[in-house]
Amino acid sequence: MNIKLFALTLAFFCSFYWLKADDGYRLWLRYDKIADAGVRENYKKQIQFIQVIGDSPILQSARKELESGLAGFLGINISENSAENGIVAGVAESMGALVLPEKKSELRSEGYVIFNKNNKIVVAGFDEKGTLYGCFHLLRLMGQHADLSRLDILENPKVQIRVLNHWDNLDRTVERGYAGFSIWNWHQLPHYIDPRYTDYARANASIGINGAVVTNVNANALVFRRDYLEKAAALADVFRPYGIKIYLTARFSSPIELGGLKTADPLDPIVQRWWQKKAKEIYSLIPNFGGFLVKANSEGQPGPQDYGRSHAEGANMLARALAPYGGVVMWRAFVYSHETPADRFKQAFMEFKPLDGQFDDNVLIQVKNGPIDFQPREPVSPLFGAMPQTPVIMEFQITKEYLGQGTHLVGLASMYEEVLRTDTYAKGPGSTVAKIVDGSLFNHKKTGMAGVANIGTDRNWTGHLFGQADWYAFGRLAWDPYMAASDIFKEWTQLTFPVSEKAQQTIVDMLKNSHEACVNYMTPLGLHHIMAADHHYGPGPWVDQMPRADWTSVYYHKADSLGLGFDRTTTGSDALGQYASAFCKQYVNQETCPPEFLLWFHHVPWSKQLANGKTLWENLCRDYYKGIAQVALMKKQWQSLESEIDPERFQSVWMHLTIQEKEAIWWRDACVTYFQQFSKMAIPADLEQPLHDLEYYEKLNYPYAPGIRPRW
Ligand code: GCW
Repeated sequence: MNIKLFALTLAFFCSFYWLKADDGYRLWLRYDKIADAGVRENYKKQIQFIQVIGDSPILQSARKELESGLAGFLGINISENSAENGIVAGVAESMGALVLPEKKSELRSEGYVIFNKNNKIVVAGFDEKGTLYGCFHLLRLMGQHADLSRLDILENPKVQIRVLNHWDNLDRTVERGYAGFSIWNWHQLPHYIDPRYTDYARANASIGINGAVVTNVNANALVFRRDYLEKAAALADVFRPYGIKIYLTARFSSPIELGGLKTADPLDPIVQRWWQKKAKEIYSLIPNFGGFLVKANSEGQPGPQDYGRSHAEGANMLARALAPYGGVVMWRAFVYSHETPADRFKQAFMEFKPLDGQFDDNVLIQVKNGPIDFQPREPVSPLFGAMPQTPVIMEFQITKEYLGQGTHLVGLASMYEEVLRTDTYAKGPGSTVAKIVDGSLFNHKKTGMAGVANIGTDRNWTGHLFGQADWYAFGRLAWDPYMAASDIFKEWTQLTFPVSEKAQQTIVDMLKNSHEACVNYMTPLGLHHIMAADHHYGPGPWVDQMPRADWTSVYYHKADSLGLGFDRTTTGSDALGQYASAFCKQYVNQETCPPEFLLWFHHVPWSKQLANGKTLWENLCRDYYKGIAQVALMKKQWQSLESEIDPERFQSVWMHLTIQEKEAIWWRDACVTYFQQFSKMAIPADLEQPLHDLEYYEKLNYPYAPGIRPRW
């Protein structure tokens, strides 16, 4: 081969490698060679061998991860040898004198300690899963270039079930998914095992996620057919060595659709037997099956109420089928009905609160963070704190149905943090949502946090590269709901972008400000549910014709000549009355209600002066415009990083930021123009005027929006 050809070939392969290396596939588990030679040499001295005591599948995963992580970080292969300095990992009980009894006694299920002892870095888990999590923690520290010479770490997960909810359909479409198709290839399972399944499991284990519901809550009974169960079992086999249990969504009418029965009445013994047999079959294929997630009598899904039975009767019937095997039922409280005239905000509470105390021990009630539906900002659901006798678990949305979908950069950790830190006053001051979720407030052993996944077949998993930060944040907060969003942003940034500290700080700042920016340009001051119908993409405050009133925007914003917002005090729907009185007090008065929740609870006159002395209308305008300025700043900040970030990831984020800015302006102009017809007040003169009139925005038609069949 002549030299020129050789050089060309080399260049081709190098560029291919470069592209591959930076397409975002590796998420936060990049394990690139540490560029700082000082840090690298130090680590090399400290780690000359890796010893993992034990050989079970989970411990093998731990060993493999340590080996590949260290090979990457240090550029050399390290395994078991007789050097003096190195890593020893294992289950504490099997490590003899290396782990003192006082350390062991602090460990709980899935927990671990990491410390230095006799030239060694010791990772000791309470159990195998704990050991695996400890190894990932150590690798995380190395990715952050931390000092490994004075380690004294104790971690026990604060929440027991840390689970992703995939809204993945069996035809591989994903409901509210913005990152391609479902990663579960049902056609080729169980024989073809996509390597992505293992990487999925690794990524989840690295942030402590220990469960995956692989099917949509709008469920299909087919998944319980034998061949599908075998496919699910193949996934379970891939997940198991990473400590992840598989769960399935249970369509309540499965006994009819699949079993050919005439009814799915939970009190009918034949129906009960059908579920018992099904559970037995599932456990014969998947011995560590986690259980069922159920959406019942909600948005057209079948449920116990079809037979005049309660949610408790339905949930308990399924729970009893799973109980002999240790499975659980996660029963969703996302219910509202058009037969009930009450404010939709109130319906889940009205339905579930009276059932407190009626659920079996292995039922957990899964509640969305807010009372309506994953809006950019919601007050916490009044169900948190209202069911002391029932384990209530959190459902967050990681996919961004209402937060810019696949094109906006919105660091959700800030929103999760805001929710978890909210004081419900359910048992007096300090009754935060985090304390309900971790079981400490009402003394529950069964605890959980679910996140609606944002994962798809896109090469970088989440479509928008920064969507990875939301997946990461969910896992970290499910492990420890008290973590600060800013720490999570920092961790993720350090692991995902090994650039200069200054550049990392810029990325952290972008993430920190992004949620507020989105709230400002979409739904400031407590506006909610004013997006376009069906696909929920883009603004649609004018939406007034839908099969149900509470799917329209006008139902929620209630704009009229007098003012804006939904009165949920005693003069209105009195939804506030569902909260503890100390909670209520903060919101009940227009004068003292925090501005970010004002229109959630009050119908406020357009010209009313808010605490800052400006009218409601002016505040509304200024917030919308502020949102645009915040996005423009994010763009500028990202641009300043161009020289430090690999071109592929830089460009990808840049293009999305460009779309975000355009769409933020669209949101602002459409909403301000719409509300102006009611306020009849001028947009402050110092602000740029909207580009088009209202008719233009109302007529926009975009059949390519994700989540709908293109039509005129
Ligand atoms: O927000 C609504 C979504 C539906 C979803 C439903 C739910 C899975 O628009 O797509 O269905 O919530 O959470 O059940």
